[in-house]
Amino acid sequence: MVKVITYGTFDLLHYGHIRLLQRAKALGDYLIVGVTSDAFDKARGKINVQQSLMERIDAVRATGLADQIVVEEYEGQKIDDIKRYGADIFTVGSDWKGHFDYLRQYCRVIYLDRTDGVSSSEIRSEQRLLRVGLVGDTSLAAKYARECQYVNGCQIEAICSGAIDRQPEELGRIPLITDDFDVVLNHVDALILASHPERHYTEIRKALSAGKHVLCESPVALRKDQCEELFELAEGQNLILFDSIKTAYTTAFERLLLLAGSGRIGQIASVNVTCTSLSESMLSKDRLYYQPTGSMQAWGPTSLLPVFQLLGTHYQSVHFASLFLEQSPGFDAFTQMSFVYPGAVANILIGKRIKAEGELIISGSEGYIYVPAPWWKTDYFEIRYENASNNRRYFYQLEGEGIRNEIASFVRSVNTHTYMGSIRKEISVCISDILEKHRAGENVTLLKRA
Ligand code: C2G
Repeated sequence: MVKVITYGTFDLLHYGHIRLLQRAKALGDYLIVGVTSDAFDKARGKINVQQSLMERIDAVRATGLADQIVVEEYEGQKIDDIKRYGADIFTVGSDWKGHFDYLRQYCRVIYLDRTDGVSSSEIRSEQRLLRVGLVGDTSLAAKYARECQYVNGCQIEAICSGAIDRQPEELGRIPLITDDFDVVLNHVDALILASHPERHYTEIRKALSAGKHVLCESPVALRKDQCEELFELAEGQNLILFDSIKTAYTTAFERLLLLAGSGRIGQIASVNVTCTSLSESMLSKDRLYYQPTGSMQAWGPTSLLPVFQLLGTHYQSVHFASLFLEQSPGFDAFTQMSFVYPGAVANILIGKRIKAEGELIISGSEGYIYVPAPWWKTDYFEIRYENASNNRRYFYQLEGEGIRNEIASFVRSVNTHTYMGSIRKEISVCISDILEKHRAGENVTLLKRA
């Protein structure tokens, strides 16, 4: 019996895939098909896959061509599988020609002509092109514009900004650049807001009322009641409102949450978070439109994310200590937040006018997780134990700081009319509530330099 093995994502199964499977089957008597897992696809940069692993497996099974289906989960698994299943032939489409020649030492390698004129990414893009407007004066707006290019099914049609007065060369051609928010609204299906936090509530409310989906750089609003109102408005209009913290969409952060939550370090006792960046806009006055945001507005959401994801939002108490700049009222140069939970604590240090080691340390009753700086866009973390020989290191490829994964998740949510984001609404509301408490001076110790 001649065993043939082949692999693929098989997203939105089409006749190109089926023809490949038919010809693969014809090469022997028994066909094994490896279907890539979601995590493996993400790790190798395929972030636009629309269907779940089970949907893709079911589609391959329904062709009746596979005698056996396995899941491809890691780099190098092909060698293991060829040995494990005794495959005589490995085959794949000619778009991979040369890429798998190294398998020749284990079995025959045959590249079959790829079927022209069809691909999953084309189908995704034709599915429904989401016209996106970008609103914001910050470098973040340019980052979103650049990352959108990696996401199938969405296209930036307009930018609303006072600070982008020329075609950003890295974006290619964008038809419309304006400083009129309403003009953009009439041009698009969805908005990505990277504007000043003071403007988020008004802009989101306007966009939702105009029937537009919104992805907004956190915080959604600077008050709890406004945040709740916006989510209710979105639900009432059957629209997607995405609270955007790009860290939540990095694979390393997703995995460390799973490992911590699965008890790998025992009972979590403390979460220590540090985020600082010297506020570049305060240092370079040429950014006329960019209103500097204090530490809480700039770093609050990101720093609160691991605390709320790991310990929940039902803390017993929170206390702030902030140093405000005399010359810039309302601008906290740095802030410390201390939370007390049942059986755990959390300590956060954030600053736009201090520098510190931006690490994340999650301490537990059996070990701890260490994420080196800058933890909020890390591709690496360690789990450390008393017996250092048990320490584990984890590395996950990170492209684009998680932004393209986040946008892909937003587009999937819009297309399926189902929120598929990584940040629960209760966390968004709690972030707005913390910012409101701090701004209101609730439990805030005002620091004074001697
Ligand atoms: N294919 C094809 N013609 C197309 C599209 C795809 O012959 N128009 C082939 C691909 O060459 C591949 C298989 O169908 O052999 C599955 O394609 P994808 O689902 O796009 O998966 P891909 O990432 O190309 O899988 O490690 C090997 C990879 O997993 C191959």
